[in-house]
Amino acid sequence: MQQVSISVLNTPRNKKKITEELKHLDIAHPEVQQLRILVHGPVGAGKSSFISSIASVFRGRMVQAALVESSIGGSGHSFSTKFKSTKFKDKDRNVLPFVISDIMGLEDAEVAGVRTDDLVMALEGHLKDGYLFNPAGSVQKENTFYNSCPTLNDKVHCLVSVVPGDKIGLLNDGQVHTVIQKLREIRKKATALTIPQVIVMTMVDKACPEVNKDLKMIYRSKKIKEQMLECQNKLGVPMNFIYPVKNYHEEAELCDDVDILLLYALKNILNFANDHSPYRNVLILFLKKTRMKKTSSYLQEIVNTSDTTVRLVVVLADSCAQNKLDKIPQVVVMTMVDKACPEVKKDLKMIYSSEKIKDKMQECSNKLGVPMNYVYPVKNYHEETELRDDIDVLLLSALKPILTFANDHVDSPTSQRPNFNLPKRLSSFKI
Ligand SMILES: Nc1nc2c(ncn2[C@@H]2O[C@H](COP(=O)(O)OP(=O)(O)OP(=O)(O)O)[C@@H](O)[C@H]2O)c(=O)[nH]1
Ligand SMILES: [Mg+2]
Repeated sequence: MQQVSISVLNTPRNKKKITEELKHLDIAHPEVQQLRILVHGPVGAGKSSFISSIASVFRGRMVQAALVESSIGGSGHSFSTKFKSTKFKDKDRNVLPFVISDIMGLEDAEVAGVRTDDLVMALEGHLKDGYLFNPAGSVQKENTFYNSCPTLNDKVHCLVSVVPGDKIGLLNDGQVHTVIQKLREIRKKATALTIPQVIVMTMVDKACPEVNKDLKMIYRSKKIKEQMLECQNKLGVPMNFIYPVKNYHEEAELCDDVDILLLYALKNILNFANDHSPYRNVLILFLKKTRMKKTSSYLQEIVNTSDTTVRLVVVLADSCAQNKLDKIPQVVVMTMVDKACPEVKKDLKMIYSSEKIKDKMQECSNKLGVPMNYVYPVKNYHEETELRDDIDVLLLSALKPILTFANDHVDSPTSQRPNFNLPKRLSSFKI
């Protein structure tokens, strides 16, 4: 289960800290005034309730920011039929630096619920507030609510899939026109647009009776963990991007435990969104640094599908490709060290004394023909929700020589690679 999450529930100090942080969020891109989040998911998953719950947390009282249908008498079709973006205000009526756009829910049929092509339009910023979704046809360019020139402000900076924690197993996983298939399709599109994605898992009170009694049990509940794993398997989103929450749905007063879970999810969503918006600047800087005039189509393709870390390396590598292919410096990043050795799983500091890891590095070296001192063992973030120094140090000690090699190569493509040997890296591994 997520590693540090219990401490998250230490309210209310945490609550105040996160609230202040989000109210004064420094948006990384100068053209973006408010980060834009889009929620989507099955009908009745709690999309609108999530928006209203967030609005309530910041206002310090219950707010109906997005209209919600009562749980009794639901028609099975989406209650929200229009595209609607909610702005948020704090207790002093200051406008907060983010908006959340709500849409119609997804349904299991070809002509039912929100269309995936309309969702892509929303991601790209082509939908204006008030657009009435039509399951039978997507938005037309002539429509008053079609935005033909979306700015960076109109585009979505983080996509949130809202899924009901009590019904994930019931979501139809068939091949065509099912909710799961549509969710996956949208995720693919968002990935192509480099938009970060997370899952908000609602209805945790319905999913587990213990959690219903005491929300603090959320990170100890086996049932919740099972549901999160099912989300991960069905939607392909790693555990550390799945946030379980309970929306306000029957409460008359705010409650710290409910608030902190919502705030914690939102904090991560906004951090990812903020990371996304300035990306173009980072790429341009790197392109300039590597003196590339034009991005090759090969590079463009990778840029469209990779995450930021890969992109930075790829930009340099592509520049190398323009010079001398056979001289491109190469290293091996060996992941999954926690799976490879139980001792390392318990304590990452054991990495350089583990015989198992050493054997695996040797195997890499033999099989790939890369000397041992160019094999970097790392553990990627995969289920953690907070940064950890020991993981960071390993990642950084792999990245540092990668960038140094790449930079040396850009400067002088025929020069020898600097010799980073194992003891040197060992000595830099101070935690
Ligand atoms: N028990 C419980 N009920 C919830 C939770 N979140 C939402 N609900 C209830 O679930 C029902 C559906 O919630 P909505 O927010 O309207 O769901 P939606 O995803 O916007 O649905 P559509 O707009 O119809 O697609 C409402 O009756 C909510 O009160 C939750 O975390 N726990
Ligand atoms: Mg709704």
